Amino acid sequence: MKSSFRFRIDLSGFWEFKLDPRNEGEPKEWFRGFDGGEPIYVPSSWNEQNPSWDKYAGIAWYQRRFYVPKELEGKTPWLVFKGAGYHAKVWLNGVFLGEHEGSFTEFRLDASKALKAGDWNLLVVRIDNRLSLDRIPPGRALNVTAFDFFPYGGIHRPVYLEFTSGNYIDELIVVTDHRGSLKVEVSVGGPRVECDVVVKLRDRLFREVFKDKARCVDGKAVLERKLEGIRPWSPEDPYLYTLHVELVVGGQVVDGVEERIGFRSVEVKDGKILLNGRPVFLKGFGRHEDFPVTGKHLPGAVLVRDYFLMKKIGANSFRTSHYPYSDEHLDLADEMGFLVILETPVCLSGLGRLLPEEEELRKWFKNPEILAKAKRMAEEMIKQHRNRPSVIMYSVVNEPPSHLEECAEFIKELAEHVRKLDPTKPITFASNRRSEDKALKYVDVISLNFYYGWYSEWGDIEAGVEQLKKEVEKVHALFPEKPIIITEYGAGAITGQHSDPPLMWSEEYQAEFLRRYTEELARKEYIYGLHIWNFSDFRTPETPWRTILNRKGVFTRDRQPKLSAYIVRKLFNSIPTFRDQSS
Ligand code: GCB
Repeated sequence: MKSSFRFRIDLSGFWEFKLDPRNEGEPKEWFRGFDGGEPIYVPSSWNEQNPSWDKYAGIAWYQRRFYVPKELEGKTPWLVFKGAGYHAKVWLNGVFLGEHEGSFTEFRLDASKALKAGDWNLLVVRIDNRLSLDRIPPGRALNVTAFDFFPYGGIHRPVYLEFTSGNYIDELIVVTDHRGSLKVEVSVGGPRVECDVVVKLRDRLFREVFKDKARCVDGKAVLERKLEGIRPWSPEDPYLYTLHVELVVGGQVVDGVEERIGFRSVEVKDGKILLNGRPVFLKGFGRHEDFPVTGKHLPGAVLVRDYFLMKKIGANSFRTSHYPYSDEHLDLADEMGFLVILETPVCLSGLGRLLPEEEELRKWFKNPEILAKAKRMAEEMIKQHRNRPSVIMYSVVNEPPSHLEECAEFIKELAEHVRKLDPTKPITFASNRRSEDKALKYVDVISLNFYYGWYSEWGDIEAGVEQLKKEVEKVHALFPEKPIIITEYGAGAITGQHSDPPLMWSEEYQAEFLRRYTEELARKEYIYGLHIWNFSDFRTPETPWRTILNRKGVFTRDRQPKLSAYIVRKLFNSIPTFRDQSS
């Protein structure tokens, strides 16, 4: 939900920064302002902005001052963080405003009790990026994590101050279909008052194509209509409308928000994934938000390049592996017609390594606090992104040890929670347990990650492909009624490393691996998607089994093609987006 109506003060830019390795900032009251800060840029992770902060996964403080004009007195100020983590505590003018756990979702804090209009204000943020087993995703230390992406810390997404009236639009839920149904649900924040909600729909040329209003009842207004002459949204024609919603109290418009929406339907039926009633094939990548220097912040220009590269290579889809991406990232998916599997931050690939005792592993899943945290994170993710036409599916976990009953139960609960929050989208999770997986029965779409020919059968692509065929058939035989997506397959390639015959780590090996997998998998009629791991190389913790980067990118970390990009481009471009189209 965006708002051009609300007055906003952008707090991006240079802040002051100070590490707090001894955790002394709070007792020493750094929240009233601290001395000895050094410059840092927001939004961006802290690590690569200064080599001496690079390997720091601990507590650190940010501060900056800003001026608020007198005219804003009486408005409700909200401090909005689009993503900061892992754990953030926020003070304004020495007054504690609130805290938030989780790096990848937005949080907003009411700043009324502390903000000074017509004066300077001091904003102080304490970020705690320590790794621990009860955090999501879990870890033990910088280089001991349940995931292989680098655990960057800091305020990596924008921060701003936004002003509303006492009554404001708190939440907006939009559900459409490709035949022109529109359902808009508005929740109004602030004291209960008589109010109306005006809904306007504008086309791409900003012409108003629909306008109506609804009364609020108990702080909620609902409007449901069937519109004629609507142009549906699809990867081939990602047509966006802008939905404007105004809140009217006592004849005055007191708030306004807008959302770019598309009219599209998504459904899983008869073993197929249907988009606008047609069987759709997802071609693309697992991605990461990762870039040199900015860390977990992907600058707008990099995002634009990424989308053009993905288009050119013939992709129409990606998974937000392994956490919800930024609004800018997903705005472009809406705009460019990408089909997104939106994933929670519950990435558990290496949890078994952190908890080698099986009893401990089982206990982790039985801990109600961890489940509650995962549910909360999923809830925030859905609230932020549910209205996007690009988001067609939720992935609730990545690579859990779901051969264990306790883990399967955890997934079941999480999936049920997500389904209750948004019953309009299918649910999946990325499994690497194949036919041993005890949780596949709880999801609508089966997602599988495969690395035969890399982590096993290494050096032997053909043996890997044989194994792949066997395993995928086994899962299909168990769940013939469910569509399957291969959410990961890939091999590492060091740029400039060439070999004939194709040996591991060479560009040729990766290209051949992706060619053989893609050819075999694309011909299976029950497979509805292929996501290569990964779009680009990304930074990892330092371990003996990684070369600081995960090299499975088809593009390098600075977004240049490897040999495989040319092979994949041919393959992907020969697979039609809709399965009822011939190639
Ligand atoms: C996986 C994980 C992914 C890793 C990848 C790899 O299965 O889901 O996060 O990066 O394997 O390259 O090992």
